[in-house]
Amino acid sequence: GNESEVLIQTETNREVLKNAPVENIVTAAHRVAGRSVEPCLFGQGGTCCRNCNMGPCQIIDGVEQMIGVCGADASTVAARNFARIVAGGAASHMDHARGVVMAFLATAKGEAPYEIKDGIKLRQVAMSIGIDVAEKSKEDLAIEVGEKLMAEFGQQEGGLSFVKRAPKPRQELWKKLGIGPRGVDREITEIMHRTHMGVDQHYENLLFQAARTALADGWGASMIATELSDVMFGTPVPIRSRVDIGVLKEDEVNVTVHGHEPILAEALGMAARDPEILEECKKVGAKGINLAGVCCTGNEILMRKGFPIAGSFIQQEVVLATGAVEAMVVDVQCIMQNVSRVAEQFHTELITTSDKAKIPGATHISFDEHRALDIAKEILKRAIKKFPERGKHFVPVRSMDVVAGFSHETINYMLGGRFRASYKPLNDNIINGRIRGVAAIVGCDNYRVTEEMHVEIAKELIANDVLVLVTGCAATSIGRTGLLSPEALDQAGPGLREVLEAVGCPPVLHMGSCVDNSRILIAATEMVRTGGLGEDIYQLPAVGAAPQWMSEKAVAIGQYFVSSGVDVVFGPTFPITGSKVVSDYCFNKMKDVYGGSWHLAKKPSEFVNIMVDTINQARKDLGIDK
Ligand code: NFS
Repeated sequence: GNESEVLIQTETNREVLKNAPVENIVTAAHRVAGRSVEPCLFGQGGTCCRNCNMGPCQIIDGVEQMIGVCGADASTVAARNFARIVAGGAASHMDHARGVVMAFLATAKGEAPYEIKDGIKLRQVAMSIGIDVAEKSKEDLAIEVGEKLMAEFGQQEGGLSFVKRAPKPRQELWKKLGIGPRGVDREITEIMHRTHMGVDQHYENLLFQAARTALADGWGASMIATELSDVMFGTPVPIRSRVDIGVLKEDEVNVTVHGHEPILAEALGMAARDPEILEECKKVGAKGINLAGVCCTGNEILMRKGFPIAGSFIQQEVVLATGAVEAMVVDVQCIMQNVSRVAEQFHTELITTSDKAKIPGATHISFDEHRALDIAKEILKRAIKKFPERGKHFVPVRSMDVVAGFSHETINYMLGGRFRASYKPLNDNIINGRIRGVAAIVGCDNYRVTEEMHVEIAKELIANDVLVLVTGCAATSIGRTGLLSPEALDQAGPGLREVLEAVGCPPVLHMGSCVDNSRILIAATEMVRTGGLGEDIYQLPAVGAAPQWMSEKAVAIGQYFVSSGVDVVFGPTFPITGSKVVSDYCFNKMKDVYGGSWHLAKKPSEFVNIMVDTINQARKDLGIDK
């Protein structure tokens, strides 16, 4: 394709690329347009198999003779591939969570420079997993909690502690279906085994294991990551900050921290205020360190510390194209290899920090939580050295006010009031119809779609009095347009506005990173427990969507919501559509099995219609349809 066909998302990206000090910066948008052939269709509908060396086999459903060399039909292949997608996504959250627990234990033992910040949440978490809290020091209790949760990664039998937080009928359903997760790592291994050539060849059985693995993520690993990160770094409370590339500063050393694990970012945050580092900044004429996040690392430190977010997934290369970033520090997940090439066009140093994730052309500084502060300082010193080398650059005057920090505890307190913190007011407002229901818009942004889907969907939903919860890059993209600010309340419907105005909430609540989708599970459970909206999650007037999903993690998240009883809308494509049988199962039958199913939509209006219909149907079923 030629340059004129390049569709670059977000006005900020367009402005930066137009004014960038270096010409011909190539980003993912250019690569999409520049593909000389049509994108390879292999695998698109999920019915291509390369799990053994008799193939690869491409199966077109409905063409009778098209089965694999081994005889596998489209449903087997689609279910197997889908299960592996869930495994890839869940494994990412699980390994992230493992890292959090390791840092948590090191902290509790005094071997890492973090602290156990939220002692109250520590006790709540401990009690919720059956640990006696009486007369234990914060540190001893933290060690006990950390060790118990750590053991669940390698556990072979029994259940996961946090799964027991789910509503009772839900737990019973999982038991009846035989999909209660037994251990975190075991479920991943079992998926890889069952999808090997010649093992599980029944799509439904495969999809049950995919569900079990997803549950081990949502009600296991992701929840562990969120809860222990909160205890260690502080449970989020409403906090003001800014998002978009304009948060980069002229007179400070710009360090963008990109990836997912809060451990590294928190250490950089501490080091950025260190007198020694500030002294070094002064020496090169910089006023300080401007730490800004990219992707979910950004959401982690925005939620807990109010650091600004420079960009979402589709902005990671463009952030560097400003020429104003001294260092981009990355750990794991959602890091495009091309950030290395863009960094090379400037003075920017790309620093990889996880031994699990190296990139050619990057400097590797191995991060170890035991020496977190020293390593963070070493990284910042390298960035400071780059500051005098900053050449021509362009920072757009574009950033937007946001209020973030809506943990499920915060929602409790904001909507419930300081002295009677509870979900009752929220439930009451749903029952009386001021709020029609709750919708989560989560997941990535993606070059497949050329419109700002998240924003259009969110606007339409709040106008319909639906309370919108956001996480991940969807939150950042919605934040860029101002909907995460209380001033945006005038775009909400009258009922929603009335409820939120009284407490000063924005119409869209930022609940954190993608692992923080576990907060939504907890909030949903609280709503059930509070009463008036049914006995189980599937009865809630609630729905989820990931309109621009890109990563395997998003699919794992979608599956744990579906298996928890929530209807979930994905698009514009979904990787099982090559099999009619599996499509029917995911889009219809799962509703009978779980009370929620997958849905597929392409345009924002389709998303909105499905989401609003789902909420209205739930209201009808609850008998609160007025
Ligand atoms: Ni979620 Fe977050 Fe963004 Fe998508 Fe990637 S950063 S973990 S996967 S792209 S939302």
